[in-house]
Amino acid sequence: MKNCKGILSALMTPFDKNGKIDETVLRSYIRHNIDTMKVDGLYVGGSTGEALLTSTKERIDILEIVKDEVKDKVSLIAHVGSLNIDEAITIAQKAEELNYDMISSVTPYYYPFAFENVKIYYETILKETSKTPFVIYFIPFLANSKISLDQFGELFENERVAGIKYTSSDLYLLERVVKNYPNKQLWAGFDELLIAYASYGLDSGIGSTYNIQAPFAKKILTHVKNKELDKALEVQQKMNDVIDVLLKVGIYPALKECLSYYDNVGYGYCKKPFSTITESDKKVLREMFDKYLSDF
Ligand code: MN9
Repeated sequence: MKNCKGILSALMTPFDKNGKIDETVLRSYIRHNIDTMKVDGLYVGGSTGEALLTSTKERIDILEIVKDEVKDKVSLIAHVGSLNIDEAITIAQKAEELNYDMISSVTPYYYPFAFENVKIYYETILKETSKTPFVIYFIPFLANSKISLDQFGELFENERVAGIKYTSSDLYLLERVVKNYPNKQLWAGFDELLIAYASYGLDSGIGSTYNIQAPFAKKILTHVKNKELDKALEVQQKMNDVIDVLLKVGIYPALKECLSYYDNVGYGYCKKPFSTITESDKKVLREMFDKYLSDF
């Protein structure tokens, strides 16, 4: 069982034009992340993987393909979250059977759930699995979740909860969690804030843009650790120039377009209703790629 530290890519799911998973391209994404980006691990089936747009069977197929391609080369976290708790349990049990290093779930979303409901959701998934460490996926801007410091403490009472994938710009709460729960692991969730998370002591991050710029992220972690903040900031600024363009174009289609610029990586589409890339956006992405990323 690996500790899942370092830089993990939130793995993308390539679809063909009809919205079916393209296994060949998926395998090329995985190898690209391991061989070229040199990531420490993959977060599979999260927001970036468009998992909430796919069927239970497709989510399980992805977990199987990823495990088959990765074997034990890097650490693997399976995101199992779903508003349908039975689906979340089915996927979590499958991930455990496949020996994923950790399982993770977003807080229950869409309905304005109280903390009590969030707790029931996580406790149920934990009870229905037996051994795999668990990562809370905290992303309040999409999932509308509010969890306080004390409430994180309550969730941490279950020893299987390893920590939080923290995708929030509330750095005050982040610092309090780090200070109060030193035994829990935190993963930086916003790539554009990596330097800030790292200066609060985080040594790990999970992000979508690491599919194309993990070497930058690794440099930031190293510079902050060595107290070279000016150097870290220089790299973060490059990373954010890249992120600006990705966000303007539409992050997931833009990332898939950029991935296709690598020789050994195939072309993946996003699932509807995500859109395809226009010719003028392709030009903007190519320019950005040549300026910042073509050396990796
Ligand atoms: O996995 C990603 N979150 C989402 C984390 O896509 C919702 C991030 O890596 C962001 O895509 C990235 C850009 O905002 O930080």
